[in-house]
Amino acid sequence: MKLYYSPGACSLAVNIALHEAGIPFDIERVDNKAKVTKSGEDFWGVNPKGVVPVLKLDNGETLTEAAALLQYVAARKPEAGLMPKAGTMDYYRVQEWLNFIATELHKQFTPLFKEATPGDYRIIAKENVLKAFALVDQHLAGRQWLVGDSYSVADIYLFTVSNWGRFQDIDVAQWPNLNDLRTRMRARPKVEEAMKAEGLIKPATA
Ligand SMILES: N[C@@H](CCC(=O)N[C@@H](CS)C(=O)NCC(=O)O)C(=O)O
Repeated sequence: MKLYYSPGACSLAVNIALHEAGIPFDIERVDNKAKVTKSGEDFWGVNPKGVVPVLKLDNGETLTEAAALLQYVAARKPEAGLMPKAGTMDYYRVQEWLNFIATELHKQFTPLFKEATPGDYRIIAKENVLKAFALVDQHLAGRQWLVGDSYSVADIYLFTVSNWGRFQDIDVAQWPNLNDLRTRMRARPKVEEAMKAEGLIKPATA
């Protein structure tokens, strides 16, 4: 399969999940402004929504929406333990967090990255982001991960969107429990591999 990505965007979550699951895949960088891929494909033709992430599956189908892709990847390699067993309460808890991260964090960040967003609305969007991070931080008190005792795709998605704080003058270190989760994430070799693959971390020079 092939992941269409833009460095550090929400597609990083899918990249990390694929690395964690140990699924072989290709990556294709997308110029999100020009809507063209590294190999010259018209990105509108790949995804009429014009956004990453996109997974092109081996049968040629494409699948979009970060929360759906994360669950798809987790289900391809259940032994990687990225998603609790379907139908359990923890399974719905992970879905609850995926939806929260998608709507209350990811999509509240979106207008902050758009030049045309008016100043008044920037204030509202930023407040929404701050409120959502504070809530996540409260939930994480005394916990290692968002759901139960297990690392899941929800933690991967949270880590990815919390990386965007630095572009919006939001210091995520102000939330100690979130900060600890981020430190645990950064210590995972597969997270580092995925970040290196997107050029977000430079490989160590010999
Ligand atoms: N609903 C989509 C949204 C994806 C999305 O917002 N992608 C951003 C990067 S994080 C993007 O590609 N933006 C390009 C644009 O808005 O032109 C999802 O959840 O996957």
